[in-house]
Amino acid sequence: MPVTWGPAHQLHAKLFYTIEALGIGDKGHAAVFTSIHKESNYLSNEESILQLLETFDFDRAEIKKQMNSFSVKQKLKRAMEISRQLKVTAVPMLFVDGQYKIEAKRSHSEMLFNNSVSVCLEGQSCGAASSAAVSSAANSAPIVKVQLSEGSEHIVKMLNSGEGGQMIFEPAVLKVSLGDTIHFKATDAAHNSVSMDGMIPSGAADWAGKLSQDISVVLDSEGVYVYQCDPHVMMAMIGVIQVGEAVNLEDIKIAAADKKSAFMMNSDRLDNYLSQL
Ligand SMILES: [Cu+2]
Repeated sequence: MPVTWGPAHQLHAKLFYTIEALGIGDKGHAAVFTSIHKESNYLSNEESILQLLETFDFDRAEIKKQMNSFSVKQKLKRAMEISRQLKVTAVPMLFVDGQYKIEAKRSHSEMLFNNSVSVCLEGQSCGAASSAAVSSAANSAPIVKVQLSEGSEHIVKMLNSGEGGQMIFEPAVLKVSLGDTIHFKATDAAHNSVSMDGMIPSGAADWAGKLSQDISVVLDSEGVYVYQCDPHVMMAMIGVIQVGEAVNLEDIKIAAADKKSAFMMNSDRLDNYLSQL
C-alpha cells in the first residue's frame, strides 16, 4: 500500500492505483522508480504523471478516465484510512495480520527486517518467537550518540550511495567545535549543500553551495545546523551538525516536524539524525 501522508504522497498513491487499473503493473512501477530516482523527475504534478503514462501508449483521455475512476478514488481513500488507523510513520513498514508492526529503521537492518517477516509468515504460530523478532527489528538500530570530531576542519562527502543509504551526506551527523570549518566535497555529481531555512542557530550565517561543487563553511555560532541537498531534499538528503552545545535543539525539533512533510522517502532520517545528538 502506498503512503498517503501529504498531497504529494497522495498524488503518487493515485498514480500507483492508476498503474494497477491500466494493467501495466511492474513495468509501470519500474518506470516511476526510474523517473524519480534516476532522472530526478519527481512526478509532482498531474501533467508529469500523464506524460509518463503516455509512454505506455495510452491516450490521455483513457489515462484520465482511470485516474479519476471511482475504483481508484476508493482505493486511495481506503489507503488514507488504513494508514491513519495503523499509524504508518515510515517506509518500509510491514503489518502482519493487523497485529505486528515491523519497521526497518536503517538500511543495514533490511536483512533483519526480512528475517522477522519470514518468521511470522512461515511459522505455524505467529506467537512469542515472532514478537521477539519484531521487537528486535524495531530495536535493531540502537541510537549511537555522535562524538566530538577532532581537529578544526572536517570533511562531509556528498554521495549517491553511502553506508546509510542512497543520496546521502557522509558523515550525515557531525559534532564539532565553535569556529570549525566544514568542507563539503562533491564526491558524486549533482549534489549541493544548502543550510535549511529556520534550521540553523539564530544569527548564524547561512550558506548555499552550487551543484557539483565543493564548498567550505565556517560555523561560528553555537547550536545545531541542518542543511540539505536541493535536488534530493525529497529523498531526505540532509545533514546535521552540532556546534558546541545544542542550545537550539528544541527549536530544531519543532521545525523538523514541519520540514518532514517535504520528504517523500527516508522520512525518518531527520529524526534519526537528531536523536544522535
Ligand atoms: Cu543530492
